[in-house]
Amino acid sequence: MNHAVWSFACFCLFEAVSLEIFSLDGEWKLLNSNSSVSVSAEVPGCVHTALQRQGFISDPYYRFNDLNYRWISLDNWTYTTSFSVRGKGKAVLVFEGVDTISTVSLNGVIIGKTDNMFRRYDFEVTGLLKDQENVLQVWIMSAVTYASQRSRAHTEYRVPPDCPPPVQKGECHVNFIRKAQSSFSWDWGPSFPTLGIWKGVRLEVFNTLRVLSFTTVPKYDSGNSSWNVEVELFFDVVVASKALVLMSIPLLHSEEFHLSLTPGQSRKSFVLQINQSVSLWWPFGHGEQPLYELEIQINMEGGETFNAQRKVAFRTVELIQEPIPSSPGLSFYFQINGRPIFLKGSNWIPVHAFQDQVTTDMITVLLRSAQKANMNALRVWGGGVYEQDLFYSLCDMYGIMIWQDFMFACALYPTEKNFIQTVREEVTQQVRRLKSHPSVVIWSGNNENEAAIAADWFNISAAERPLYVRDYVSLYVENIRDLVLQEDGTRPFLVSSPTNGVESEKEGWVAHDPYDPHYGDTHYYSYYNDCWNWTAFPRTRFASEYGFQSWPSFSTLSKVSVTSDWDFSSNFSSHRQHHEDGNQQMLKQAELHYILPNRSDPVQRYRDTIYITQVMQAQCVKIQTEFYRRSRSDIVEGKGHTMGTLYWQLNDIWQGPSWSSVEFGGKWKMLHYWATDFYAPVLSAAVEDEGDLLIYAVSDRHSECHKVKAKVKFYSWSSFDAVCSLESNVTTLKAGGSTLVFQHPISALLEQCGNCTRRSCVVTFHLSSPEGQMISPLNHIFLSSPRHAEGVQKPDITFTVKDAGIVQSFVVTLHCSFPAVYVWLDVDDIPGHFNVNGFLMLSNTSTVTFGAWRPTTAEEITANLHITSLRDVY
Ligand code: BMA
Repeated sequence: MNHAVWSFACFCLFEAVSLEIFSLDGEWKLLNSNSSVSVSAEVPGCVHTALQRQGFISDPYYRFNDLNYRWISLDNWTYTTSFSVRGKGKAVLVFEGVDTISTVSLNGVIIGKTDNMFRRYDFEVTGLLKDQENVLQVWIMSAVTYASQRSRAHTEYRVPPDCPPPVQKGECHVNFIRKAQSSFSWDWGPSFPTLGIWKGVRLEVFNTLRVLSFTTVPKYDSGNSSWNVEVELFFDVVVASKALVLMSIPLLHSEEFHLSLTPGQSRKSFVLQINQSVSLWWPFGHGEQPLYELEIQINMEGGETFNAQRKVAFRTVELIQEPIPSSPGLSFYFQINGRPIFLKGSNWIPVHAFQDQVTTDMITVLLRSAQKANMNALRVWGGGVYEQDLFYSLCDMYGIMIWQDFMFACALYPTEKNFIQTVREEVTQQVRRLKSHPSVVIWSGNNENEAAIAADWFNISAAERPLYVRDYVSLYVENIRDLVLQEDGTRPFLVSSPTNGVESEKEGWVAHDPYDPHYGDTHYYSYYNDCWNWTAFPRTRFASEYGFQSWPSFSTLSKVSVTSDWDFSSNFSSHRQHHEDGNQQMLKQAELHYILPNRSDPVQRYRDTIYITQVMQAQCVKIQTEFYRRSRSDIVEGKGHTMGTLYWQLNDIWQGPSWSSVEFGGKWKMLHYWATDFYAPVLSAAVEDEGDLLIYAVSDRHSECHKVKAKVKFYSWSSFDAVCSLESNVTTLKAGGSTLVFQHPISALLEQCGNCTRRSCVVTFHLSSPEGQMISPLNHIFLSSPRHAEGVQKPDITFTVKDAGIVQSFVVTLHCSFPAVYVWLDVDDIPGHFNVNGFLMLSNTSTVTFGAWRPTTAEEITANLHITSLRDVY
């Protein structure tokens, strides 16, 4: 175990002269409880990763291994390392993250315990260190055993749910442990209740002081129309000392402060009054994301210095909840820099069950994919983890706004003293860590726990309800909310999602219907109802969750399965499905509009079935999202003014069926390609309403600079020539709103077109400037289900691939004999994405480009390219 004990590295924000930092990351020794397993293990890391890397187990995601490896989480494990130190002074062992229940000892002396994976722990070890060979041990208890013990010890009343539904094949009582709630299984993920030291460990030795954390929060002073940057420093001081602090934001401001510090932990605040004008930070699609650099230097009287930098960005955020004319209830929308912004995005879940395996690349690919799909917001969902710093820094750069949940989901929680205490520390640390990021625009207490009480998910009797409401208010309002408001007055705080916001507060924090579309945000799922029936969707103020499942691609699944698994009715297919009736729901929904795949080759049929689930998902989420975007300026029967759509869910934790638009590994599903269009800044969206064809122009722009007309074409399924073309009158595109630009009875249109029936034709449309410039992506609407379409022929698509002459970019030229719908290109394992996919092909030649994420060749792409269209699968 000779990891780089002496390698000097500074992982803190501050580089200092007198503080010595010894990284204890690297190889440790790992032992199970009866010593039958002994391997070396990387820190940061977890037991599963160590066992896999040492060849003790194979891929935990492979086939049924989640069940086979259950024993790992039921055992207790000890991590050991040894090191020598030379520094003298106050010594503190810093654990950035331990997963989760542990007892830590140094040279045989217990120095601390941990019970919360979301906290950093600092254990003072002054006087315990030897010059030679210090032995550091972290004994980690099974999280499953701990959770069950805590639940058993809670004898006064039950804190449900006890266990996840059997279909999830998970562990029980996860609400009793401060650990990623999805690690005991979820309806999209496996049960891997990890154990380990998931973040860095270091020893800090110092004689004067060390800086614990450093925050910078710009606040707008509307009275003076200027900005104040609040800088806070948190110190651990050994001896009373004085210092001169220099702070500067180049070209904007610099200032000096005198500081005197007394021994103990202390917090010092400074305010930088910026008198110059600043460039504002905007969400993606609304402007730039300028990030200034704040530099800080602390010069101690004794000559020591500390230096650090942090990015600062200027923006305001407000959540507007106020009466709306002609609508009961209250609005619910975000205003950034005083401008209403429609949030377009998705929900973020943990990137991996083994968090230590999350790489910079994985996070970057996902966030770049979100931005490429025109998203400006993501919700970090409350059943996973507070993401790592890199995630928020990239969101700052990309202009992706973050709705940050606290990590509580779909359960009731205990409120005993120890639990509350550890949560308080967690919340304080996380808010201090994240509040300097402009991307974070809102804090939210939990996922669906207000709804769980209101809709009585856990069969609580009327007599007991007040007890649970009291616990709810104590945890999320009196503790979490209070702490957040103390630490950060610059962002809105919501107690839950979904919630009625201020209306929930009025009703004692648990509204009688947190899904009320007149208030706050809503979550809405309906799997069996026809998703083409847009009138069934709630016209909510803000859709923070909605979605449909699909299966990931064959190439993704084949990494963890074998030939006998490649069938929709295999054990593997039902094992991976963690949502009750999920596979049925997908097929039933697909069957409403498509003929289900029935080709005779079983593997082909399996691939086709995956395809049809992705077609269904893309189509359903598109219809629902377009409905919400159209509703941004409408009030219908008192409902509307929808100002956000975050579909469930962006990413996947493993290779299984889920609501995600990006697969585990980064491959885009059809939905993700489609999101690029339905999240376009200017969208044209059509619906059929009482026999009329309506086309709306939805604009996220802030100024009414465009005159537009809708260009509409009818195509028959059997020809590439448009049957007829129509144009609307020129209309002014309403800024930040939805405008009806075209309305005609379908029967009249069909008659006018002559050779068209609902079944034989499809309608394409887009917005164009009066001069003919395209203003919105090309869109289309079916006048009948494709399963009833008439005149459809096999399109016989062929292709050629050529190097595009730009690095890693290729042009695929497609030829088809007849119009084709949902044309899907899949290059199996070659990472990258196409510029469009899953499209309607209405000319006999089309070109598509593929940008690869690693070097490849036209030959390799040709050899791996599969092309499927709807007519091919039956
Ligand atoms: C929502 C989420 C998750 C879940 C999803 C799909 O309620 O908050 O708990 O994965 O539904 O069922």
